[in-house]
Amino acid sequence: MANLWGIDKIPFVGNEKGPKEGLAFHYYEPDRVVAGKKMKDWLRFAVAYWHSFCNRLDDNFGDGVAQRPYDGKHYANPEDAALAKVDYAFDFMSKLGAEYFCFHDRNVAPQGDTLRETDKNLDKVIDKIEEDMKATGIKLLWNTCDTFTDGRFVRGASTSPSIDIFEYVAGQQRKSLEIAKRLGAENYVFWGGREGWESIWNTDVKREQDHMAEWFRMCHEYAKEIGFTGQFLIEPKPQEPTTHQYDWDVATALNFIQRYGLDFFRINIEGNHANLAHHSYGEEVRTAVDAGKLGSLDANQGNKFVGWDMDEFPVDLYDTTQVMWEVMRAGSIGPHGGLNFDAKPRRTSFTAEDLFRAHIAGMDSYAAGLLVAAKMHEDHFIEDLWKDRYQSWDSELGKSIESHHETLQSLEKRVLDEPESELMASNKSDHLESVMATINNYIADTLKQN
Ligand code: XUL
Ligand code: CO
Repeated sequence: MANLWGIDKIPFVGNEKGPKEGLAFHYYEPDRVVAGKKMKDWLRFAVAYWHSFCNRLDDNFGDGVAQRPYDGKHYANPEDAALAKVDYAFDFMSKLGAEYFCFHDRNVAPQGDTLRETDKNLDKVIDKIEEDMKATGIKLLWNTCDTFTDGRFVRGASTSPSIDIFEYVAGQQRKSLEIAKRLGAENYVFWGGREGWESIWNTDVKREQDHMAEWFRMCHEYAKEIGFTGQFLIEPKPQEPTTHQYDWDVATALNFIQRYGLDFFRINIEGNHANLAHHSYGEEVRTAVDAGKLGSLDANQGNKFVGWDMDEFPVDLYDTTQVMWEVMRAGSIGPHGGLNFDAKPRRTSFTAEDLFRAHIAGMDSYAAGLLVAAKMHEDHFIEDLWKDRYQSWDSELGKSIESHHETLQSLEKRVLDEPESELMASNKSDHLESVMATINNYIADTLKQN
């Protein structure tokens, strides 16, 4: 492929060598084996087409400032511009060494006057994407259907009070699943940006949720019909753009899946979405792992002081360590998941090089998190804390309770005459300040040695 970005393949230079601000990896060494698996196979990095190639870094108060190598090029029509952008995207991902990408139907191709015309535009771009996937070996982690940008979705898509919208979105969705099958998507994501309420006074919540479940059933039926076996994923977010989104957080989405018997779903968890629901990223991953429902990860972070979706590139080592610790505990990011950078550089990082720098920072931060987590697992640091903390449950009595052999009365009999003062005990896992300080040391020591 032509060197469209004018940048060489990003090398790994290690911790000591190379300028810290240079276009180089300091921790991410794709083929290095960590805890029995190559780094690249633990992390499975993906680039988000919408942010990395479509976002202009505009905000509520200012125009787009992003400088991209396709700016200023003149194409005969929007379709040609869309086709050209595909080559830039694949050159970018090759240089970065990201083996996966993700996209929405509506950010790769322009809309036409009818759904048929839009599908035709889409087909042309998908041909090009397929060609570039073959040429570079880059794979599709997931694609999705944009059912939130267009004005027709103001009142929701599958949960719209208007049946015309439900009908329309069926057509759009069918096409998107067909594309997933064609490109061999490993997963398929549903993010219900406008599925929720602005006010419950005008909203029949139960009826809307029934429609959403019916929608998912139809999607799964169609996938089965065409032989698409990619993992279906729900991506929770509490709000924005909607006041209250139905998939509030992992626990809410799990309840929805269970309530409607939609067992074919797993969860795609995004860091900033977790924060908006007042969870850390690691807490949300824990909830999904414990339920056996981790699917994939949208890697980004919020800002502690800002209450909306910032989509920052993930550089917080506590987050990346916690997330990778959970991933290592689970064995992988779900059966086919990866780390998709659903993130945008800050507005001050507007140059084309900055787009590389931002991804490198994110990839290095996750590689570092993996190394720290691997060391913690190797030492059984957290496992031992848990063992120590719950040791009283490893007794005969603990087993008896856990296997449903005790009653309130049988337990009461044992404690009636115990002195009350003996019931206050703590162990080393409860010295939380020391636990956190040890994690600090793990981060500092592991990174120094690598
Ligand atoms: C929005 C968001 C989406 C989904 C895919 O906050 O995260 O980009 O990841 O639609
Ligand atoms: Co996302």
